[in-house]
Amino acid sequence: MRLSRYFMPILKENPKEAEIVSHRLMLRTGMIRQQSQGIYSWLPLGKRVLDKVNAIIREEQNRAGAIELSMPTLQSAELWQESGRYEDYGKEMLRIRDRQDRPMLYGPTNEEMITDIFRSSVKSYKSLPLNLYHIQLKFRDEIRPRFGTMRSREFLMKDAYSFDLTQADAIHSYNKMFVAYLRTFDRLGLRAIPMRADTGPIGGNHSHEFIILADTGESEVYCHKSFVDFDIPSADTDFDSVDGLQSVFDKWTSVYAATSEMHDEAAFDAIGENDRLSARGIEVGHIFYFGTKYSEPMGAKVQGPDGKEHLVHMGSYGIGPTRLVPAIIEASHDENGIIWPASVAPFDAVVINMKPGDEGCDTTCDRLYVALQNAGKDVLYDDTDDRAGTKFATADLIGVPVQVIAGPRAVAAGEVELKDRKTGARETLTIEAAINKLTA
Ligand code: 5CA
Repeated sequence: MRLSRYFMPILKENPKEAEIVSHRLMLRTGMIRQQSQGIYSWLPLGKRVLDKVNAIIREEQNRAGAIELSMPTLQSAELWQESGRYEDYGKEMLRIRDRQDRPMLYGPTNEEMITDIFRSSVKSYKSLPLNLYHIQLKFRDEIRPRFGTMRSREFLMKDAYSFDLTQADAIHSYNKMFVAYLRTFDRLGLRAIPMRADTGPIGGNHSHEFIILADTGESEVYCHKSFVDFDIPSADTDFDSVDGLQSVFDKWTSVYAATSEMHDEAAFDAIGENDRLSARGIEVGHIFYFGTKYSEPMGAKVQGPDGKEHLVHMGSYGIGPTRLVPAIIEASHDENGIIWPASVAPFDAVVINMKPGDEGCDTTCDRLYVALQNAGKDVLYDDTDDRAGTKFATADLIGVPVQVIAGPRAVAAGEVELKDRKTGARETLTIEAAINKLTA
């Protein structure tokens, strides 16, 4: 992408309304724009990051056996009257009427709709286990939308829903998502800690929130420090192994971790002072097992091996991609801007032409740009007429992992400079060697 032809509306000043660093940086880099309170557009730079986050979430959901579909944002109130949640949900739910005056709503979550899809076509235990997910916009009319897309009213959610014949099978499905979440957050460059959690309006009795530690987090959390050293399950994890997944779950829940709602002061105090951590955190995922809470009122049953009808046991599993993007920034930035983990960086590299119009610089940059693109890399080419200082500041601000700097003197000697955004380390390489290194 040539920067001169891109749409990346960088702000020179720090926006006053932004209280936390991620919100400030997302506005400054032109990743997002607020359209009305708690409702955002994702501009091209932000959209790139969001797509990469979603791609990782999707890969890990698929690996764990979940199957993607797509459900609408608007739902009929009837389904929610069946489950009894239409009245319970209160003011957070945006209620709408269509031209026939039928009550509709903008979905804050999809337990009812997925249960309806399930009951209409699944009749036998032989179709189980089943886990269906989508990545779709939700709306919750939050009392206090704030911190940009960290807590917005319209937001993206990956929500998965599992269906099983028995409670034991449902716990295995729960563990699959538990492991998928550990892998997902790790690939996003985050260390997320699963914590026993309150279930709120989703309901159920077995639930974990996945929390990223950050000073600006909205949750108060208490945990053992040993989480830092726990191993992340590998890509070749056997998701069909009941015992294997249970042992990962047991390990990750073997030491104390809880949010303030579930905090047990005595258990926390029992941990030695040097081993415990009381901090603030951001909830990036939340998983629930709630048994027959929805299958019962909505009549979602399958025929079991005994020939009898059984209510299915369900769970739901949420991740907030539009919250994860600012959470990643909270965890990875410095005074000059964002430092993207390579896995979600909007571009893999930025080629900085220090003197557009200089034949050597132009030829070298064109060559780098084409070679990197041909190798399947996402490259931003700063071919603008901005001053060198501005170009460096922009490259640092948007946090692309590698900067390839082509100045007239270096290119005359057949060389370019590579700068690592994270460490600041610089090295001078021949153009050939730079291409080899960046396409390796
Ligand atoms: N149905 C269940 C799981 S699918 C559910 O709705 N769970 S939830 O309420 O915990 O939301 C799931 C995830 O969505 C949260 O962990 C969080 O990452 C994200 N999320 C929830 N509310 C917001 C919000 N207002 N802004 C941004 N992300 C949000």
